[in-house]
This record gives sequence, C-alpha cells and structure tokens, in this order.
Amino acid sequence: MKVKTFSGSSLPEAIVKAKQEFGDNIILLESKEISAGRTKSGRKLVQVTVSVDERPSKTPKPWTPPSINEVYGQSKTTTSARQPATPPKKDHFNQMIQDILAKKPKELNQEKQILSELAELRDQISQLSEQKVQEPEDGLPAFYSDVKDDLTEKGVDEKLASKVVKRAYQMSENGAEAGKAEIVNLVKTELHRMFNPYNFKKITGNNNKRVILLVGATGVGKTTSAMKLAAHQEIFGKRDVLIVSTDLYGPSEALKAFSKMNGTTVLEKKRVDELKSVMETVKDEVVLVDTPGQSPFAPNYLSRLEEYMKAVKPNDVFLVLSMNSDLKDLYLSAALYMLLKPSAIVLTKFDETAQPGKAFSIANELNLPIAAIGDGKRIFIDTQLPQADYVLDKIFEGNRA
Ligand SMILES: Nc1nc2c(ncn2[C@@H]2O[C@H](COP(=O)(O)OP(=O)(O)OP(=O)(O)O)[C@@H](O)[C@H]2O)c(=O)[nH]1
Ligand SMILES: [Mg+2]
Repeated sequence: MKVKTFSGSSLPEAIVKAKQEFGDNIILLESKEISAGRTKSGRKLVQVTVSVDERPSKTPKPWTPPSINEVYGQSKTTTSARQPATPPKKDHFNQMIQDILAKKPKELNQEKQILSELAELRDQISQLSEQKVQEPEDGLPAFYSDVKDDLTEKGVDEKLASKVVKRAYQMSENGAEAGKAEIVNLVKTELHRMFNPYNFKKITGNNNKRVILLVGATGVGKTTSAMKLAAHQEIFGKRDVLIVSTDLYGPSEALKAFSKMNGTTVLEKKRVDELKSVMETVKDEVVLVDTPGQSPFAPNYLSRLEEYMKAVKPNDVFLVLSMNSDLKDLYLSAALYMLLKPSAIVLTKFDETAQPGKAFSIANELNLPIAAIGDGKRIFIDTQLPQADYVLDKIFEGNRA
C-alpha cells in the first residue's frame, strides 16, 4: 500500500493532484487544513493523505471486465449502454452528514466545510466504484440473491451486500452455475479483503508515550474498552498504562477494582487545566483518556470534547460504538464524531447483536480501521483482536461453506 500526502488551496485541488498521480482508486486517509500563518506562501493550505492499494489481488481469478452478458447468452453491451440511466443516489451516510451540517450551529465551521467536501468526494468515489461493479441485466441468479439476503439479515447494509455479491459473481469461475458454498467463499474473500484492522504492533513495538482519547455516546463501553485495551496482552498488556478518568462522577467502581487487580494507575482529572498538566508529566506510558458519556447531540458536547483534544493532544482518537445499536443510529452518531477525526473504531457488545455484519458496514462507511472488538462484560476475557474471521464466522455460523 502506497501512502502519500498532497496539498492544494482547497480539498478538491489536493484530491485532483492525488488522483493525477495515483489514479481514481485512491483511499482518503486524512485531511487537514494548515492555516495561512503556518505556510511558506502565507496562504491557507489543505493537506490530504491518501493511499492506493497496489497489492496483487488475493481473489481466485483476476477480475476481467464483465462477461455477464456472455454468461447470459447475450451480445456484448457497449460501455455507454452499461452506464446507469440516472446518476446513483447519494448514499445514506453522506445524506446524514449533509443533514447534520444543515442543522448544526455555526461552531466548528472549518471542520464542517471539510466534512462537507469529504462527503462530496466520497460520493464521487462511490459512483466510480459503482460503475465498475455491474449487475447482470436479468438480475442476480437465485443462489447469489440468497447469499445477499443472508448478509442483509446479518446486518450488512443493502448497498455493501449488493456490491460484494456482484463482485463474487464476477470472480466466480462458474458464474450463474456457482453453488452456494462457492459464492459464500467468494463473499468471505471479498469481505476479508475489505477488513482493515488497526495496527497495534506499530505502536507497541516501541516504548514511546502514546495518548489515546476514547470518545463515544453514553454507555457504549468507553470505560470498559479502556480497561480491556490496558489488559489485553497483545494490545497494551505489556506496557505501562495510565487511565485518566474525566467522568464527572469520578472513576467507576469497576475502574477502581480493575486498577487494584491489574496494577494500572487510574487518575481522576475532571478539569481541562488538570488534564493539561498531567499530560506534561507523562514520559513513556500509554495514556488512555476516558471521556464522559453524553448524547452526541447535547449542546456544546463536541466543543467540550474539542477542549479535551487540545489539552491532551492525542495521537489517536478511538470512537467507541456499541454493536447493539441500530445501523442508522450508528451512522448518525458516528457522523458527528467524525468532526473529531477519529483514527479507529472500537466495536463493543458484539454479544448483544444478532447482526454482526454491521461491523463491515460501519467500518466501510467511516473508512476507519477497527482497533478492538468487545463481546462481553468480562475485562480479561471478552476482548477480541480485530480479525475478519471473527466477524465472518459470526455472520456465516450455521451456514458453513
Ligand atoms: N454485554 C456487554 N456489555 C458490555 C460490553 N462492553 C461494556 N459493557 C457493559 O456496558 C455498560 C456500560 O459500559 P461502560 O464501559 O461504563 O460504558 P461508558 O461508555 O464508559 O459509559 P458512560 O461513561 O456512562 O458514557 C457496563 O455495564 C459494561 O459492563 C460488551 O462488550 N458486552
Ligand atoms: Mg464511562
């Protein structure tokens, strides 16, 4: 995977530069604005970091442009005939971002503008990829539709389920004749390829200071996740960890008990100035800053989180999302937290959903890696590393290929 940063006077200009070098299939990793005072030219700049996947495909057969019409015994369609008659609809998530932007007050103006440009860009990218994956003109053969229904039943949203099943169709050696087991395997391969785990090795390999801010709506499992990350041997279990509780009611009983049991230092810091000074004393620890839960729609909540951000200057913001929420609610709450530019998501309460496929939909929509999975209340037991097979097994259990 190649990663590079481009800059321009606006987001679209920076993106055009990135596309000129990497082509249309770029993935936007980050965008930030650099104020006029900090650039050589004295003009405001927008910087984007993009990546392009250059790895050879793991799929069984290289993808060739649609042979669908041949499979169906029809003549080849021209490219223009394959274009959708009407432009694809704005996707759900982008629509939500737009709705939020329309409603929010004037605060966070710069971020709002970047978010709005991002939504536009995401639309363009998704339209490009829609054009690549065409549906057979007679509709999907029955087994493919069955697998698609299984996916949506398990929480994968309609758009993503349709995309991966069409992709399976195009990759299948047997096309319309493929059996269900073959289709399931191809769909798993495709979902596996899309799964993006957060790379803890990169940050646990050294003993440097690392500050992670945990954010998310009330009761989603932020405090529990802080303890789970601190305890897990392949996450921060071997590092010195400091958990800073900013909860207005002080650290919970569970957190105090964990501190005793695991030997993890827990500090109570409610005020922003206290937070700032504690950060100055940290040398080579991992600091997990646990923020108080509140509805993301509460007035001034995001501005308050921004104050925390300024005080602790986190290396990472982990957005904690509870899998027992409805997918629309997940999108809506996540869209607001995107203003804080999270670097990964932590998915909790997998044990409380019958729709584990939501994990793929939300990670795909937010274009963020998954840092950890929580599947129960027990701190030392119910934590899973972010592995595609864990989610895939849950989706396809009882339907083994
Ligand atoms: N079943 C299940 N329960 C969980 C999981 N993660 C957390 N919980 C429970 O959910 C409840 C809330 O968890 P907390 O960690 O306190 O959530 P929080 O986001 O810190 O809550 P606030 O600080 O009040 O916003 C607790 O009872 C946890 O034990 C999980 O993966 N599965
Ligand atoms: Mg909490």
